[in-house]
Amino acid sequence: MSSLFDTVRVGDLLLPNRIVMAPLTRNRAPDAIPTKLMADYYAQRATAGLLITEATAISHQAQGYADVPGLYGTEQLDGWKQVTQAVHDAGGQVVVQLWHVGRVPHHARQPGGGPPVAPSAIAAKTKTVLIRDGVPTFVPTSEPRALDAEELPEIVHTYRAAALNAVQTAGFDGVEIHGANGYLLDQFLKNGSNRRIDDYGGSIKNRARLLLEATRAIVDAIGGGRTGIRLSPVTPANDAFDSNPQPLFEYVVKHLAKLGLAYLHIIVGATGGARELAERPFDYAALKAAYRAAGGTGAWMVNNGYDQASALQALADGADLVAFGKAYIANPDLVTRLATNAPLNTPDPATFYGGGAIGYTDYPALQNK
Ligand code: 8OZ
Repeated sequence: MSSLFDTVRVGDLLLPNRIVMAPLTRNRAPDAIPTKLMADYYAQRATAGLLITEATAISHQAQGYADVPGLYGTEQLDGWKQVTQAVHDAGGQVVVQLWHVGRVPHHARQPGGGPPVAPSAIAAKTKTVLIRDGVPTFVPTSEPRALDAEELPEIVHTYRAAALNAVQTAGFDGVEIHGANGYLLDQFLKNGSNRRIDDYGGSIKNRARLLLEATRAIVDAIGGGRTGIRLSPVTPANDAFDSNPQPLFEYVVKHLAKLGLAYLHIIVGATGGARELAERPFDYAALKAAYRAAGGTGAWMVNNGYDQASALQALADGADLVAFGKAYIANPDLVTRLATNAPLNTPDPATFYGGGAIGYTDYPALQNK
């Protein structure tokens, strides 16, 4: 039987255990530049089998929120170098989550203050964060404009360039494509946000096209063995909705199966909420079976509020990896705590987004207590 503490091969990487630090937005990168404090934070968590960074914008247009990091300029790449170096020095491995928020930003965060971009000109019924007078403030997202089909190759190219920069320049062990939570790629997938009538809208094949093109471009650039992808078939996050997600996501994973990805990272249910949603049923076992039947060999990672017991159950049900989010905010030594059945520190939501070391690098590890 699998335990959380097996060594496991994930694409090109050999992980010391099945415990993954989930991507966690923390808004501590002014000007999108990763800091020494962020290096400390990630290095503290380096005993995870794999660290996935917080979502990281692949371009200025891809930015949605205050003080989230980027991956597009020299300063950002240099900032990340100190993070990857610190994680490697501490014996860990880290991939960066590649992010384009699409329709989620306020226009004040966009290049030239223009509208955010989206598959269709439909505003997301959600909020984003601006810093006003130094205070993070939730504001409605702005009305987006629909991307022209001619703009899409540039976006695909930007994903590819970011992946190359991540691995070749910033020193990451790989990348995770953010295909979840109602951001750009998920907006294209789902018919609640995609009403296009060109090759990128309408049929499942068309709605999946941008995600698959971006993934192929990244795999061509850095190899499938260093590439993972995160999907959230039924999350309502950021107003995501599809009227028939089962065939949509089975189509997506069947086509991902051909690309030799390191892993598929599945958010089960509502991001940060319930794993089972009566109003949005979904058969995850069928999704995994579709991926395997199409020849997919990547590790199957699950996420969303797992504890030790439910994580072990997920492994027994066939998952290969379990990603922990909130638990990793408050427990830098989560691996040791799970191994020894130690109690967990409780995260403080007041310090999740923005701020400094408090609620970030000051959660105690067991040996320091
Ligand atoms: C919380 C706040 C802002 C962004 C996601 C990147 O939901 C995020 C995110 C989470 O994937």
